Formats: sequence, structure tokens, C-alpha cells
Amino acid sequence: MKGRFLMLRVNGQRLWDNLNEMGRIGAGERGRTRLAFTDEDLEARRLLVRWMEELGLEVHTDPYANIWGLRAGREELPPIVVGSHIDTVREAGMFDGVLGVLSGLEAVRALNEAGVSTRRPVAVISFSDEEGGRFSAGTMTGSRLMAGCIQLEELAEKRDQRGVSWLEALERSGFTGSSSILRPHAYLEYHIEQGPVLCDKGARIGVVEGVVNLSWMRFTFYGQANHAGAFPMERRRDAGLAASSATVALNRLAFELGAGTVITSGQALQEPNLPNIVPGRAVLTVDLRSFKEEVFASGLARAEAVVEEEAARHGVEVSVELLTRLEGAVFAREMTELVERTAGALDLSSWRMPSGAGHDAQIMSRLCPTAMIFCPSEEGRSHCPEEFTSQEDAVAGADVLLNCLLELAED
Ligand code: HGY
Ligand code: MN
Ligand code: MN
Repeated sequence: MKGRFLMLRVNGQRLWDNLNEMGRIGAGERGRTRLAFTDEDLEARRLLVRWMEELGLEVHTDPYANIWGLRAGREELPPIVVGSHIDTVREAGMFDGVLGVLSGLEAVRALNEAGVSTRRPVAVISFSDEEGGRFSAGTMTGSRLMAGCIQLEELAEKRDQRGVSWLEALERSGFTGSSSILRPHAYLEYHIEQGPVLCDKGARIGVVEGVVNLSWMRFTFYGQANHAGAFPMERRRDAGLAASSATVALNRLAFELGAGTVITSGQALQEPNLPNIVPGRAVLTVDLRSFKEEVFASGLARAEAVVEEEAARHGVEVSVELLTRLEGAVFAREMTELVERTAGALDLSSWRMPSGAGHDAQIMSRLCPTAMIFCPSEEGRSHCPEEFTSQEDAVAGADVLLNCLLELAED
């Protein structure tokens, strides 16, 4: 490490215990669910604030309910920020996002217990609504608001399936605050990989070089509801069939586009949604991601064309709404080198790779030098109850985070 021989370690058992405690919030038959600003998300936020206060951190929230705990530095300077998110998808594992926030807290505990002061303040942050699933407002909403990529007003009409808007849920949360927007000197995010690369390569640490371009589109199909028994096949305008054939065509398109492009129709609704009615309406969300900007742009256009073709083939009208379009990020060389060097100093094998998952880091990299640290996801599974990372791997990545932080905080 640059002129530094102090290598600290986190308290791995305490990190693991806290992960499990947070993981019990919103737990159900399959995994846990803490969609943004739901009671379960608010309960997790309250636990996080309690832990921050017990650590003696100065707790802040901004107008977007982003929460951070600040540890003073020797000098009043822009802080080093470490963090991620604690909201989850539905039926989630217990590591996505949470590992990064709780490892940030654990890094602060390690500094406190070692009696180490840092030149710069350190902030541990949890961003609002990183997953985006509840309101289909797109992902990384809290960090995009903090970075000024979107305005609060744009979220007024984003509503969940019960008609509650993002703004209403934010105001009801009780976590909006007046702290001025955080302007980091540098940002570090530690996260599970959520794919199979590190397991395939047998590496302990992922040195993340950048994050994928990401988009969400919502297609609405307008056909004709009819009697499932009496209405002849050849005269139907079946919206559900059009949506299903669009899903198949989009899957084919992902392979044609190549360059690591992925297309997922994760959410499909058809109405009136009863066994004996030909669906008159259908809604399909399409998550399209690609690493190469030009493939991403052409993929978006081709996806729309493919869906329109399938709708026409079934005599169905279709409209499209772009829910979110997020350019990817490439992290600063000096930051990826810091992660790689730190992993090496801790005798941890590492592998340079991009992230196919979106992260707040791709937003924060627009504000300051940013790095991400990955640990392996067993069998590459995530966004499901089966998501798992061993305690040993989870702790190893937290040690890398702690020592990267230590070096940056003396910058
Ligand atoms: O969708 C994503 O990539 C992230 O999990 N929000
Ligand atoms: Mn995440
Ligand atoms: Mn996620």
C-alpha cells in the first residue's frame, strides 16, 4: 500500500450477525422483501440509524431520504463515502446492497476500535430506492436524485400498483431531511457480484472496472377481450399472445445483439386475467442492458421494432414508455488499481471485470472518483432467496473496503 503498513481487519462475526439481523426484516416464506418506503424498508432504516447512532456517527438524511452517518476527520474536508442500499427486490437474498452498507459500518467500528483517526471525514450511506421495482421509476433513484440526474418532480407520477406515488411514499417515510447534499471526495461500494464470474474464475475479489448501460421499457398491448370458448381463433386479437410472442422475439434479439447484451421481460400482466377471457390488454416490462454504448442504443431501437412487429402479427396495438435509461460507467484507473493493490496486500486473488448489475456507484462516478469491490455470489445467484455468499468471502471483501477507505481517507 502507498507508504502504509497498517492493515486493519473488520470483526467478521459481528458483520455476519448484523447481516442476519437485517436479513430478518421483511422475511417471509421465500427470502425477504423490503420494497422502497414500505413498512419493512422503514423498519430496516430505523435499525440502520440505531446502529449509526450507537457508533457515534452524526446521522444525516437529505430531501430524498438518503441516509448517511458521518465520522469526523481530523480536517473539515469532503468525505470519503462508502455505502450502497438496504431496500430489496421481492423475495430477495440478504446480501444485495446490505453487505455494502453494513461493511461500511463495520469499517468505521474497526477504525474506532483501533483508535485510528483519518484526515478526511468518512460517511456511510444507504441510498433510497436503489431497486426501483415498486414504482417502476427506474433503479438507483435516491443516488440519481442526489447527483441531480433526475428531479423530484419527475417522480410525482410514478405510482405503485396501489396508486401510491413515489413522492407520497417519500413524505410518509419520515426520513426526509434537510441535510445539504453530500459531495464526496471519493466513493467506494462493496457489493456481491450477483453473477457467476468470480466463482468460475476462482477469484476472491472482483475489481470492478465499470457498470453496464441499463434501460427499462414498459410495453402496453391493446387487443380485444372475447369469450375463450365461443370466439374463433383466426379472428382473435389476443393481447396476451402478442406479449408472450414479443418476449420470445426479444430473447432471440439479445443473442443476435451479442456483446454481453441481456434482455429480460421480468414483469408481465394481462387483463382481465381470468381463465375464460381472451386477454384484451397486456403489459410487459423489458429490462435491456449492454456494455457497448452503440450496441445498447441500437438494441433499444431494435427491441421496440421487434415488439411492434409481434403486436402487428397478432392484430394488436402497442405503446411503449421508456421508464429509465442509465448510461454505464467506467471507473477511474487509480481507483481500480487501489482495489487491486489492496486485495493483493491482503493476499486475496482478484479478477478485473465489469458489472452486469446496476449500482449506485455508476451514478456516484459522475460526482467523484469511484470504485466497486465484488465478492463471489455462490452459483452466481442473486435477486432470489438462494442468493448466498460465505461468511469468509463476505468478510474478505469488507477487509478490502476497510483498507481502501483507510488509504483514501488520508488523501
Ligand atoms: O437492477 C439492478 O441491476 C440492481 O439490482 N438495481
Ligand atoms: Mn444492489
Ligand atoms: Mn439488486
